[in-house]
Amino acid sequence: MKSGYVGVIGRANAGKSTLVNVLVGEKVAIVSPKPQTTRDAIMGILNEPDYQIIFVDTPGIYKAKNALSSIMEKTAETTARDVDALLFVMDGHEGLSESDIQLAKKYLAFGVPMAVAYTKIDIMPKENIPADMKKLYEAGVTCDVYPVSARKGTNIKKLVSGVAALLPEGEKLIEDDIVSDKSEKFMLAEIMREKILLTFDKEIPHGVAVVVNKFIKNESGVYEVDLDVICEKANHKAIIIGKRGEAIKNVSSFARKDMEKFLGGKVFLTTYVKVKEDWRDRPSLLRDFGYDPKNNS
Ligand SMILES: Nc1nc2c(ncn2[C@@H]2O[C@H](COP(=O)(O)OP(=O)(O)OP(=O)(O)O)[C@@H](O)[C@H]2O)c(=O)[nH]1
Ligand SMILES: [Mg+2]
Repeated sequence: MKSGYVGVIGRANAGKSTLVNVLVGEKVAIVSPKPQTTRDAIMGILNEPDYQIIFVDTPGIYKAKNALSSIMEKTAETTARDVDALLFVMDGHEGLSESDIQLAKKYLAFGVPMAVAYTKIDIMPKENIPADMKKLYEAGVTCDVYPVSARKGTNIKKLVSGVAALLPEGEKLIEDDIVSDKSEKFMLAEIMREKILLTFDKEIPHGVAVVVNKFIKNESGVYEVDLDVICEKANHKAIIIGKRGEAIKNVSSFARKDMEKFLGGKVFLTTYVKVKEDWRDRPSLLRDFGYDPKNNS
């Protein structure tokens, strides 16, 4: 059988996490319309009789502005150098840009087999597709390009077969029923972060970290989850809490519904909002919130 790791890389907001979720058939990574949603390398595992593909979703390429975004950049770079194949995701609907071409060429030069997923074709004129594919090829991006829509499921099977073919022959690397390398606790924190990204604007969601301090199933079978929403500034805290606590109540209930779906049981969620000034640039806090400053250079 074919088996191996596939680094899923590309610009921020291209659609990488949405695609990984569709490829593995389960939500392993959160998604939002804002760039820099994904902060960690997250594995999503696809098992079929003839292959096991371990997709590694990565933070999108975006100009690093603080220590956290440098860590994210480094995570993507390290992943891309340590996989059996690369899946470069580009947003077709945004239109093929010079920076996509340069980035694709950079990864191609890593010398590992690569395929391109040209995604979001459900919201763009179909006639642009061949022209962009030609442009990519002429620019030297000579690997296979798959026009897909993660939202509509278009061409996903073709993409999977194409990616599987890039992998070496080998044994299964991960046990059959595992879908992600991340813990339930990690996913609960990410679900909360997703709802914050979907609710608040500008710098607020980017300056938020979520830490789960308690996660137990009590004797009545209810999951008790206590978490901290950490933001960077006192005025952000006021916005997140909202008038009479309305905003945080809504976000928490939005998150709780998803947590219940994810855990398959009732959730009792307690949320605290805290301020840690400029935590995104402070190594000890970055470490406390699960982002490894060693990945920053
Ligand atoms: N119409 C449409 N929208 C899509 C598709 N794939 C992703 N999107 C949307 O594009 C936005 C970004 O998607 P993500 O999957 O979070 O993108 P990403 O590349 O993981 O972003 P970062 O983690 O920030 O790098 C979201 O609003 C998605 O709903 C698609 O196939 N069609
Ligand atoms: Mg993502």
